Amino acid sequence: MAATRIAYRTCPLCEATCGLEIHLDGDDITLIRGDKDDVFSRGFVCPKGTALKALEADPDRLRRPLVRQGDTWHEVSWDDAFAEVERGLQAVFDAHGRDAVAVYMGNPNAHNLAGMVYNRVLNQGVGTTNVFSASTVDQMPKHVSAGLMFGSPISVPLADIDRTDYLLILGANPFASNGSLMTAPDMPGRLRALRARGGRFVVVDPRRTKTAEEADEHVPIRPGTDAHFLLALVNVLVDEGLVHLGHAEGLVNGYDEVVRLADGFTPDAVAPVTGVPAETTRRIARDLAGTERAAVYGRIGTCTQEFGSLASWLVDVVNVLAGNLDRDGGAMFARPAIGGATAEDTGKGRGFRLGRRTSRVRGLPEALGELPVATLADEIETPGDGQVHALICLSGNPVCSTPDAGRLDRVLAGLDFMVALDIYRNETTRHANVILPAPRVLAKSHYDMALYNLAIRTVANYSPPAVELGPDEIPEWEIMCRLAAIVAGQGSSHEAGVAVDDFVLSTLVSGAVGRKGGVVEGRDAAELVAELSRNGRRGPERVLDLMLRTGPYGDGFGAPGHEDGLSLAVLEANPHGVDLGPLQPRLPGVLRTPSGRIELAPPELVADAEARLVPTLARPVDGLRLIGRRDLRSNNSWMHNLEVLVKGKARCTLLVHPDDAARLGLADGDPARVRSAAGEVQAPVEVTDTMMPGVVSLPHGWGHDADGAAMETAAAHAGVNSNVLTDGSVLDALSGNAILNGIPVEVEALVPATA
Ligand SMILES: Nc1nc2c(c(=O)[nH]1)N[C@H]1C(S)=C(S)[C@@H](COP(=O)(O)OP(=O)(O)OC[C@H]3O[C@@H](n4cnc5c(=O)[nH]c(N)nc54)[C@H](O)[C@@H]3O)O[C@H]1N2
Ligand SMILES: Nc1nc2c(c(=O)[nH]1)N[C@H]1C(S)=C(S)[C@@H](COP(=O)(O)OP(=O)(O)OC[C@H]3O[C@@H](n4cnc5c(=O)[nH]c(N)nc54)[C@H](O)[C@@H]3O)O[C@H]1N2
Ligand code: SF4
Ligand SMILES: [Mo]
Repeated sequence: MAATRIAYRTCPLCEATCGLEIHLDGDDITLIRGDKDDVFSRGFVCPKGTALKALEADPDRLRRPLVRQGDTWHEVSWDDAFAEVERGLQAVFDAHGRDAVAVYMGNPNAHNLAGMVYNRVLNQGVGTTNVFSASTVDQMPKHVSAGLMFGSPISVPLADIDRTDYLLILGANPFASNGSLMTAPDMPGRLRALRARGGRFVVVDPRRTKTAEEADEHVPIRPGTDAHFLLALVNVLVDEGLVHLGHAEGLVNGYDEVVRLADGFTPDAVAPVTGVPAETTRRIARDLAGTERAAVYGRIGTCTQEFGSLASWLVDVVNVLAGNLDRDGGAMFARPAIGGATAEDTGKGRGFRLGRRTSRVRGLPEALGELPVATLADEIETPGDGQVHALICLSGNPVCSTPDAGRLDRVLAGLDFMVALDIYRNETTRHANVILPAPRVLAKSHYDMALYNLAIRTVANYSPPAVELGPDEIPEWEIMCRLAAIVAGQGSSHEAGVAVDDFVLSTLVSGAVGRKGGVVEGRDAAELVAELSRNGRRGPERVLDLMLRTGPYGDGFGAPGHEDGLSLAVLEANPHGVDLGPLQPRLPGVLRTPSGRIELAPPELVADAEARLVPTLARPVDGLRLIGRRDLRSNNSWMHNLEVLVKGKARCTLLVHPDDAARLGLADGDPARVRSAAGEVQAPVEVTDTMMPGVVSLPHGWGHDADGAAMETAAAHAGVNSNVLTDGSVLDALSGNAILNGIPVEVEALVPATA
């Protein structure tokens, strides 16, 4: 028998960053289980983590570059694939200019070291205004509210779940999602521990989710009305004299404006809109203020809705007013090991600006350098100067994931050229001319550059590749760098990619040695580059090493007093990760507002509230509203090709409350037609009293019956694409984020109910 070896690595699939213990026989996985020595996850693992074994074995996972001619696909060499990309993109640049090429970056980029390091240089090389990502179907409202309040869009306050005694959760289901904008492996265990130490958690959600079932209290709320509810909490805190600012005392601008705005939002006034009884609202406000360590946490349900930026803002307004910002057990700011924009305690900055440019067709504002992905189809379809004719799609499946998906699917078919970096030929990538396959997960290295910004402890964990690249694989950094070389007009060769990699590193090193007061200020850049490149190292590891060593816990390349600090070598010596402890208070140093204070009432948010929210206090509640949901065994749109995850009862069902089912003549298991302003789908009904009356739920990420996709197992469990129903014509105004929850729909039985 061949000897088994064990590799430890961080699971790259969701935000929880669990440590996996992977048993290998040669390059084949024999077993995956949770790494009980992982400093953060302590052995926790979910079914998706262990399904990496099935993912690696999936025969539909792409192994070689594909080029499409008409409807037929050919496997080609890497050099031929890149040459084809160069021809296709250059033709569009020549004929229509830089803006004619759009870029879309999907969710896995946030879990991908190469994506985190090289996306920026690729986008800069394209030089297009048409940059889109999954952020505008996800967390953009939170970046916007954090940016406006605290000065940096990455300053997202994190609920200190391990030390809190009262957690108010709105629009999140961590028992299924394992947490988001809150990196904390084993959310179920952490929430149960909260209760075991005598704390409480309350879930505000239109559906009685697994998380709500485990909670001390479930508060059903009408979709899209969290901002109303949160303003009512503010109203009670003010009215009952419960406001105390804690660590934020003396650091807050705009208090009076928030009080004025909340004035009309009494618990009684909002109750008919939210469906939350006034007494419940009052009690929650009192509990938040009366528990010493309490926190409010909002996620997808509060972001991807009509008032996403307002709800995201008000979550933190309540955190401030109840005295919970920046204290242990409250809502705290991270200081991750790789540093970043708020690593130093400067306490002031240029602040955050939105809408520095607008989209061509609809004039929608930019945020974080991106345009709303909901308008990608407009930019492709609408003729004129600046029309999009080509797409670079990096680890994304917008046909399943973004609003008005039926239309996007149609317009992608009309592009002059598309290249996708992906592991499947799926609903989106089937429209590509060239698909470049990322290597298998185990052949990649890993470090969660993005997610440790959002982690509830300061943790650093690096996973080297566990297996060698296969003969047909090239590293993902090389794929990205060769794409970057192509768009910069430097050719498509391996050498051109290497030159991009060297350029990225030397630019970052120059920045580090030039930074006033930085730990390597004035050092010789060439010497540092040489040090980072020893043993022939290149790719994202060099950049990661640089960031760790010049970060807040780094070794400063041997700078006096930092000798024991972090470097990649230290992480390599600690395969279960390095734990740097719980979050620490960071006010006022973390602030980057020009005033050096917390802007409790940013004018943009107040204006949005006045223009859009206040009028809805008088809006009648009518009709059915559609919301989404997540399942523990799904990962957005792309893990449905693994039998171990999709087997069993069909999951793409329409959940309907028994009262609504009776009224509409819907019976359990029967098909129903769901219609919205954007489109219609048919799905089987599941009657359940976990739904709030008047609200129905369909999960996203399904609809795997597209011609030309090559995912056999997914096709056998196709389901329907819920984003055919979501409407790209209405957005959260400030952030440009899509509204994916609270969609007005009509539901109709397709067969008459028998009972
Ligand atoms: N209605 C509705 N829509 C939603 C949501 C919702 O709640 N409701 N949620 C939204 C959210 S939060 C998000 S983040 C978006 C996600 O939106 P997307 O990122 O566009 O969609 P994903 O399904 O995550 O697609 C990921 C793609 O990356 C590919 N991939 C997987 N692993 C790798 C890899 O290692 N390398 C490469 N190169 N590619 C890889 C997959 O094959 C797939 O094509 O969806 C959004 N859409
Ligand atoms: N298993 C699994 N895990 C995942 C993913 C996955 O697809 N599957 N996706 C990953 C990604 S990309 C993300 S962004 C995270 C998301 O992580 P979560 O935010 O925890 O995602 P959901 O489970 O969709 O929970 C959103 C909840 O909001 C509720 N909701 C809908 N509308 C409203 C509303 O208007 N108000 C309120 N208060 N609630 C509302 C829904 O009923 C739902 O229970 O999960 C990540 N983890
Ligand atoms: S919870 Fe997330 S990170 Fe942990 S094993 Fe599951 S998919 Fe992987
Ligand atoms: Mo997401």
